[in-house]
Amino acid sequence: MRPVRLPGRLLRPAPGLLCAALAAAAAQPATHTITVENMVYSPASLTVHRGDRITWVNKDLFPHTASALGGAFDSGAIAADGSWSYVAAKSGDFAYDCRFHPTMHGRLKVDP
Ligand SMILES: [Cu+2]
Repeated sequence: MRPVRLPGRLLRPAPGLLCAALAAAAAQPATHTITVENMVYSPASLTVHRGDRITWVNKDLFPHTASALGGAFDSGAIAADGSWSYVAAKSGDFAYDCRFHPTMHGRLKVDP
C-alpha cells in the first residue's frame, strides 16, 4: 500500500489567507457602556463598529429609555439601576432620546 501524501499547500496557509485571518481577529466585536445619570447620557455621542455591543446603564432613581428617532433600536423602559444592551446590527448615524424626558439626547454612530 502506498502512503498518501498531502499537497504542501493544504498544510501551510498561503500568506494571503493568514492576512485575512489576522484582519478578522482584529475586527472582533467590542463592548461599550453608556452611563445614564442625572438625565444625561454619557458619553452623549459614541462611535462604534457594526457588531459591537453597547450597554446603557441607568444610575438614576427613575426609568429612562434609549429610543432611536428612526426606530432602529428602542430599549423600552430601563429601570432604575437597570441596564439594556444592544448589538449594533446596522451601520448609520442614529440620534436617540429618552421617551420620558424630551431634554435627553444621544447619538450612536455605527461604522461599517
Ligand atoms: Cu429619561
